[in-house]
Amino acid sequence: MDKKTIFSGVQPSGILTIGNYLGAIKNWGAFQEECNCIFCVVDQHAITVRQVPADLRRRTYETLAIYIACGIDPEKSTLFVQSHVSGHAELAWALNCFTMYGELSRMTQFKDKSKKNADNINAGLFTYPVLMASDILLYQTDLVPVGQDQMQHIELARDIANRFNTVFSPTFTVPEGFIPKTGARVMSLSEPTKKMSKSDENVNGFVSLLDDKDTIIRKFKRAVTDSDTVVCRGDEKYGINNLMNIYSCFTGKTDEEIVREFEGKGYGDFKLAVGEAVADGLAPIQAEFNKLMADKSYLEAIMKNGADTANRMAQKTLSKVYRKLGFVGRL
Ligand code: ATP
Ligand code: LTN
Repeated sequence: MDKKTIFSGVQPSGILTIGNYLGAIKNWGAFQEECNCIFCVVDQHAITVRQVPADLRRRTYETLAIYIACGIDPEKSTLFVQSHVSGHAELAWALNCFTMYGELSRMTQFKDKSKKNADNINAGLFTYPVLMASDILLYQTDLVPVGQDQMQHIELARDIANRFNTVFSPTFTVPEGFIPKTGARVMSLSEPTKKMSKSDENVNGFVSLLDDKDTIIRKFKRAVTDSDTVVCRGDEKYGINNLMNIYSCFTGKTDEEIVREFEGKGYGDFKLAVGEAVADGLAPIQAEFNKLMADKSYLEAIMKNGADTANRMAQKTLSKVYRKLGFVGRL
C-alpha cells in the first residue's frame, strides 16, 4: 500500500508556545518512519495580521529550527517555507471560487481574530481557511495533525475537496484531522477559559518553548486557579484542569497518579512541580535550538531542499486542477 501523506504547519507569528508543541509539533515526529511527512512554516498565513518584517524573517528561521529541535528529521520529512512554493497561493485562488462566503463567515478563528484586530479585518484574514485548505490539498494529504482549534478549518478543507471532486471528477484526497488525546487544547495561564496563543499580548498567558527555567516557574506560579485547594479535576476548575493536562503531557502521569502525588499538598507545590517538569522537558529542545540557530546556512540548505521537493509535488496537483478548470496549459 502507498504511504500515507501527512501535512501540517505553524505560523511564524511569535515564538512557539507549549500549546503549539503539545497540540501539534510533539505529535508530528511519530509519523516520520511510516509516512510521507511534509511540515511547513506558514509565513503567508502570518501576514493576515500585521507583522514587523524583520521579526517575521527571524521567526521563520526560528520556527524551522524549533521543528528540528522537537525531533523532526529533515532527512525523513520535507521541511519548507510556504512562500517558497508558489502553488499554495495559486491553488488558493482557484479554491476561493469553490468556497462560499457563508462558510467563511462561520469560522470561529475569523470571528475571534476580527475582534482582536478590529482595525485590520482584511480579506486575507477572511479567506485564510482557503489558503489552509490549499496547503493541505496541494499534497494529496491523508492526515493533518493539529490542535483542537483547527478542526473547523479541516472540516472546511474536506467540504471544499468534496465539492471540487463532485463538480469535476476525483481530484483531491479528502483529508482527516488528527488530534492528540491530551494537549489538544492548552489554555492560557492567565485566562484559563481562553486558548493559549503565541500572539497573546499578555506574556504571562503563555509559556514559550524558549523561556528560561526561572521565567517558566514564575509563569506557572502566577497561573490563575480557583479558590479550592485540592489538586483534582473539577467542572469549573479551568486553571487546575489545564495544569493537570500540561503536567500529564510532560511527565506521562495519569490523573490518579497526580492526585495521589499532591494529596495533602496545596496548589503552590503543584504549580512549582508543573513549572519544573516543563522546564526540564524543554531544556534539551532549547539546547538543540541554540545549536541550529548558530548555523543559518544549514537551515537555509534545508529550506531550499524542502522547497524543491514540495514544489515538485505541488505542481502535479496544480496542473491537474488547472486542466480540470479549463485553463489552457502553459505553452
Ligand atoms: P496565533 O496566536 O498567531 O494565532 P497560535 O499560537 O494560535 O497562533 P498557530 O500557528 O495558529 O498558533 O497554530 C499552530 C498549531 O498549533 C495548530 O495545529 C494549532 O491547532 C496548534 N495550537 C495552537 N495553539 C494551541 C493550544 N493552545 N493548544 C493546543 N494546540 C494549539
Ligand atoms: N491555520 C493553522 C496553521 C496552518 C496549518 C496549515 C495547519 C496553516 N496551514 C495546514 C495544518 C495544515 C493554524 O494553526 N492557525
